[in-house]
Amino acid sequence: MEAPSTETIPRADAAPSPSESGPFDVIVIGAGVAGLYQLYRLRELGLSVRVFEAGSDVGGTWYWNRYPGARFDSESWSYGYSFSEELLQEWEWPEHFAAQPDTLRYLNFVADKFDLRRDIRFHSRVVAAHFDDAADRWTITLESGEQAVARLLVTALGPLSAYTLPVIPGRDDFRGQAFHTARWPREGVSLAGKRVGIIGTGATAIQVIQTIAAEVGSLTVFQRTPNWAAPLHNRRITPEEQRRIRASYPEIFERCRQTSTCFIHQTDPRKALEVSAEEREAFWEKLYAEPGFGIWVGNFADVLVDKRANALASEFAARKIRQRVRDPAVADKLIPKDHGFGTRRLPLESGYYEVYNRDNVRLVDINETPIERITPEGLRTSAEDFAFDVLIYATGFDGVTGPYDRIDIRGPGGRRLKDDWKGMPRTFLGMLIDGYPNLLMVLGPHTARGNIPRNIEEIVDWLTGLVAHMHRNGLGRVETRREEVDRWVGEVEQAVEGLLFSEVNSWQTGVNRNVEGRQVRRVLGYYGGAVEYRQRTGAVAAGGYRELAFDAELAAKPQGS
Ligand code: NA7
Repeated sequence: MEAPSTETIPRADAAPSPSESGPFDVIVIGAGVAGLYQLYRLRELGLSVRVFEAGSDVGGTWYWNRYPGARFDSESWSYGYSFSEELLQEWEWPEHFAAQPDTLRYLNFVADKFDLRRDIRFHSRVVAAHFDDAADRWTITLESGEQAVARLLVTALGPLSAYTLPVIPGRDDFRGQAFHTARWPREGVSLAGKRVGIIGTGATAIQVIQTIAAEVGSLTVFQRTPNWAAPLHNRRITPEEQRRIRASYPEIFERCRQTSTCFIHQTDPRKALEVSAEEREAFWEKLYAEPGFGIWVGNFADVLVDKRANALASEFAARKIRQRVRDPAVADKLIPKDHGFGTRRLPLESGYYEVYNRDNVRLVDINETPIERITPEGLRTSAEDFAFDVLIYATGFDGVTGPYDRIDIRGPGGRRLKDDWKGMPRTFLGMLIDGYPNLLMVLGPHTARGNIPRNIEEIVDWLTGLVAHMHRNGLGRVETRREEVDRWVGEVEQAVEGLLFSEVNSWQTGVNRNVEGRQVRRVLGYYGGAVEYRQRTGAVAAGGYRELAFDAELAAKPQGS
């Protein structure tokens, strides 16, 4: 099912935008963390660039996801852009894990500081992008029917921008207010004293649930799959810490460069199965008491690759849930049985489990009593009718390829990317697509992904280097080479071998049961580590892009090859 539009963000607050149709040197789709930086870098080359953005302002993920409790799970001071020392010194994160309004404020600050808005056209959802093979140009079409043309097209769509609603009969019948978390109204929703139902228990739902539980009249959580979660331990940044952070940005970013996920947390070289039970327990207690993703990506080296080590970590996390949730039956429902600790993206929480000790909160396991339909009053399970004032869909996203599937992208001869990507995507370094010239992706499938802005900066820098190379050499067309794509896809598939997460359904493995054709696991990232990814991409650039094909060579190719 395509997620129907439940656009609730008002469309009136942006300044009138430029409306020319080009031709531009580059069109960028998306004005989130990636699109903003890509615009900044391309402008430095003196190119004409136009960014098309569906929202009414900058921010991408942080523009759309305004739900209560939305915040970073990565350390704020490791998340911002690193490219401008001035920006780093000017901006102050209020908390170690910033809330969405602060992040959106930050991205607006960046857009203002670098005067980025003048090249961004808002309220402009791109619905199609077609390549003109003779002219080496992309034509994009907006929802309004307007078109624009550019030589190069950069997609900065965000891996989690295609939100999905659950496929449940009667979804349009509900007479109360209903929202997907990624379309939370800008003006907010009054929840005080209301009867609220929420579907989903992923990272988003966990943030919502722990935030609204005390305020609402009643909260009913409909859970299909429990997720492992661990404490975030957020707090405000003290003035002294602020000074220290400002003075140590180079070291912070250098540390991020050295880890395989670009977070500040580094995998511990010890193995859970090789240390004593006491040492293991002490380390896990320490990690559980520390802020951030340490317990996930800074854990023992074997926890995410060895089932026996993972089972021990899962036992530890399950014990914590049992300690924190008073009712043993509820605790048991909250303990995942079908996947091990950390094999899905680990949600970080602040008092999530204690929420279930409240009298106004109820957990409904929809495996026991499935949802049958949405009703005008609320929702019906096989056991019971529920009445709600507000229904929250925290039902996630069609990850990574979903945003591409929602644009009619056509390459030479009219071939459709959606068809080509029915199964495993074919990319070179996750940045270029086999058979689609002059299309460059930021955070498409098969790039390293972890602390996202760190990945974005590196990818954008690499793409900018490629664009500069073409510009310098008067090259108008770039394509992948089939054999290089084969090699890269092979490396991507090899890198995931042995990683436990690849055996589990989640958006990270490309599964979304609400989307037709997305029930089968795919490899959607490069999991060989950010350091290896940087080496691999760096070598291609340093070698003068020999793995890619440019104009002269393409012109020399016999027709149809
Ligand atoms: P997730 O992690 O994909 O979670 C979506 C949740 O919604 C998950 O619990 C799903 O259960 C549940 N869901 C989806 N469809 C249904 C239906 N039809 N019925 C019941 N429950 C359903 O998305 P989030 O937004 O929480 O997080 C996405 C990322 O954002 C996260 O990884 C961070 O990187 C930030 P399921 O597990 O499929 O059984």
